[in-house]
Amino acid sequence: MSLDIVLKNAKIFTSSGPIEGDIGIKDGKIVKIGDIQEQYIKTIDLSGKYVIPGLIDGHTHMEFPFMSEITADDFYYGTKASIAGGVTTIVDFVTPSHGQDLISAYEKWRGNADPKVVSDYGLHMIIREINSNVLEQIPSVINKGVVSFKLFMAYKNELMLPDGDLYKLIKKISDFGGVTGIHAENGEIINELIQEFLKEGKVEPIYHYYSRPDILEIEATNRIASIASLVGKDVKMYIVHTSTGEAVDIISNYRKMGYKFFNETTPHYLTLNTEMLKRPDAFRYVMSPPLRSDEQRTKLWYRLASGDIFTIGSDHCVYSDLQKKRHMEKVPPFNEIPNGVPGTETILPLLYYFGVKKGIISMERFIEVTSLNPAKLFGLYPQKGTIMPGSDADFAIIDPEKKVRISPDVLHSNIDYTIYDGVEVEGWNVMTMRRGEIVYEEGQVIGKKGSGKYIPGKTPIMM
Ligand code: DUC
Ligand code: ZN
Ligand code: ZN
Ligand code: ZN
Repeated sequence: MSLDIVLKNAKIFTSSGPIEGDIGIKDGKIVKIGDIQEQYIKTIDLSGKYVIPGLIDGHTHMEFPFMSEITADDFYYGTKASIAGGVTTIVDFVTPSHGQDLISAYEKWRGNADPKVVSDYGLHMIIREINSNVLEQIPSVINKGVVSFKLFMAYKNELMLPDGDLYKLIKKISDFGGVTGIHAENGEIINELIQEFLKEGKVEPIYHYYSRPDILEIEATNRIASIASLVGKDVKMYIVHTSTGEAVDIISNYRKMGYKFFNETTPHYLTLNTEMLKRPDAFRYVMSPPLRSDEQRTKLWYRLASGDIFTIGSDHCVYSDLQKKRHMEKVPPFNEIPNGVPGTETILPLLYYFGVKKGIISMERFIEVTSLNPAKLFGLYPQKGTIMPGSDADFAIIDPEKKVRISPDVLHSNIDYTIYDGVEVEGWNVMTMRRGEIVYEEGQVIGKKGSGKYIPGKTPIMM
């Protein structure tokens, strides 16, 4: 057998430790790891570099219609940013409009994504209401490879579901082997707090934080864990973008009792704090749940290191300054600022530098939460999320010594700011390979628009 490409002299890292040797690639797949004697067409010398599995960003919102705006990153810009950040697969949220059936929403998302994606991608399904035949459609959605769902306990009048509907949906999704993702914040109380602040004329971005206190995430996490536990031990559930240590602990305790409940967090909760909501450009930092205290940040790092946090997703949900300001001169009241921040391109450098280089998490844990675990959770494993023969040749190649000062100039999103402006990191993705093809090198995304593929999810694996 003659190989297409051999990656030579790199340090290869996997979730179970480093491996010695070269990687042989044929037809986009890894065929051999070790001492390679076979003939090959091309060799790439990666001395001094680290090869890790391509990241899986299991939480993006490209072309997302939300809070009267559609996110600025479409599937082309958004996945260009992913690819530049070493993310070879995203899992994006199909968002049906009011009254739309789930299958036509799925088809719309495929139609949006297929001609534009540079990375590979999978899909989750948001369910915002139980209209006529949503419950009956769940098995067909799963048959399309959409095996994970997202339900909201917040965003009253937009996405929030009452407890009865949450119960019914978790039960149905679970009957068909799907995973339920939950946005856990108490939307009723948030709505009350927002009205109280607005009445008092308190409209600045910092009131976004005061209207969504830690306890409302903790309460909602407790409530949904209780509801899901009632459905039974087969329920597979994960709490998305967890921002408090206490919410992680609730879920870990259920896991100790045998439940398949997990947490995701995002790099922004690990690296930024509430002070950002006092800056002149505070409107850029409005996302939900809100940025929290340094005490919570520290709690999250500890729980990431211990394995209590299962995955990292970016919640990439980008709005331009104009959109954040709702096309007005002045910053609108905090509750009218579209919620969301960029993030898919900076998962790797932030987690590698502030986590691995600073000695807080191991390289193995970094890989586990950024590729192996999301692949398992979203039914993409072993095609994705690991370096072994038979898997797709998806790699992020890190120069561990490369120093970069983060600015919009080094990033690829369709906006002209970053929430990490001026942050200095050491360790940067310098090459991305997707199914054996170099799609990013020397700061340039060279992967073609539409060259990414839809990867249908299979049965989720949760230990
Ligand atoms: N939170 C955000 O900040 N943006 C998108 C949706 C969400 O839950
Ligand atoms: Zn509706
Ligand atoms: Zn959410
Ligand atoms: Zn989200």
